[in-house]
Amino acid sequence: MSSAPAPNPAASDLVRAARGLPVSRTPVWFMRQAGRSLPEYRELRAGTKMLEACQDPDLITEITLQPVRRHGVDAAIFFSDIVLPLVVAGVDIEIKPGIGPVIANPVRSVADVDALPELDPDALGFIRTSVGRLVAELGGTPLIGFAGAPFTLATYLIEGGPSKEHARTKAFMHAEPQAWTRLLERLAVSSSVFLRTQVDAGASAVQLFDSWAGVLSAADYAERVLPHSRAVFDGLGDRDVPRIHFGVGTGELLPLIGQAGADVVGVDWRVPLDEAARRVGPGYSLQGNLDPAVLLADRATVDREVRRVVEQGRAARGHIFNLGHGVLPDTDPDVLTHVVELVHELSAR
Ligand code: 1CP
Repeated sequence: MSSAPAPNPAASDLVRAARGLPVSRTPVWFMRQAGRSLPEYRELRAGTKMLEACQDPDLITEITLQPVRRHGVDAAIFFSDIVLPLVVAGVDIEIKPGIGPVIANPVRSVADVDALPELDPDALGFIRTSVGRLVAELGGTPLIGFAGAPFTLATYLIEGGPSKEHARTKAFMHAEPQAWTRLLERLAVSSSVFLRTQVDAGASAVQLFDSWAGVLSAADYAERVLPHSRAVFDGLGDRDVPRIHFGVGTGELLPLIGQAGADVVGVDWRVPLDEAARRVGPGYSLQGNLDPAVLLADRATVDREVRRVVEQGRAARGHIFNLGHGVLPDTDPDVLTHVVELVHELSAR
């Protein structure tokens, strides 16, 4: 009796596209695919605080699987948050509904940096449990593990919460260069531990979110931020999983952003993928870059824009279709399912 080989996420289109290998069709997933656009998510989350949900293996597993079941996306992204490793270490953070992470005691001095608690890897048992369950459930569909890049995490710690200009962060970076370096080094260690934990438990790819890096000049990014993002990826050692590196508004940083050790550069909607491929240079795949706002438009517009992104993505050595940033909460989930089908149809080899 012959049996089919077990489905292997390491041979999935997502992992292959990330490495620039031929695929059966363009893989697609959505940043923030788990979350408020899904009624089943809102129902499950009702009455549970975000950071409690992020530490409950039953909720983590179910919320991570919901968009995979509903949309047929080519990857799951682990349900958690970039601030979770800090929370587990003991930093006083709350995720406020409709706002985001809010820090009780913002970091404003060298002493504040030194007072930050360290993350004990042994405290991440619930991550290992959740990833193990997910990998068993997902079969051939890869699970993407993720972490926040040191700069983006630093913006929350220094500002005390979400901000637009990140002015305090940039002022601290320039005025307190030693404290800045120490802070980013410490954040790199904690993000690295968080990523390693997910990979060692079975995640098939990782994404480092440097969401707000686009507020920096290329010179400041190269000198004061990039080395710390590189340290996070370096912390993965020789673990053989593709590495995705993403930020918003990074048009000017695209030639640099892969240099942190990425296989895939995530691109927001501002730079077309053929131009992005030119800017990042050879040796990288691209992920992106449909404007999430387009999903709120009529179907003909959605289809036209999806076609454009798929077409322009052919300029890269490999393309993972995604949005240029996260799914907006008002998005009709049926439109997301439609986009998955359309990308697959347009790219079937
Ligand atoms: O499907 C998924 O992507 C879910 C997993 C996930 C991820 C990858 C969540 C759940 N958060 C994140 C990463 C994350 N968290 C990033 C990087 C991605 C991005 O740029 O969007 C950032 C910047 C955060 C910080 C954060 N957490 C924000 C943004 C605040 C700001 O500065 O504008 C918010 C709103 C949160 C809360 C959060 N995280 C995740 C969810 C589903 C929510 C909303 C929870 C709620 O409303 O109760």
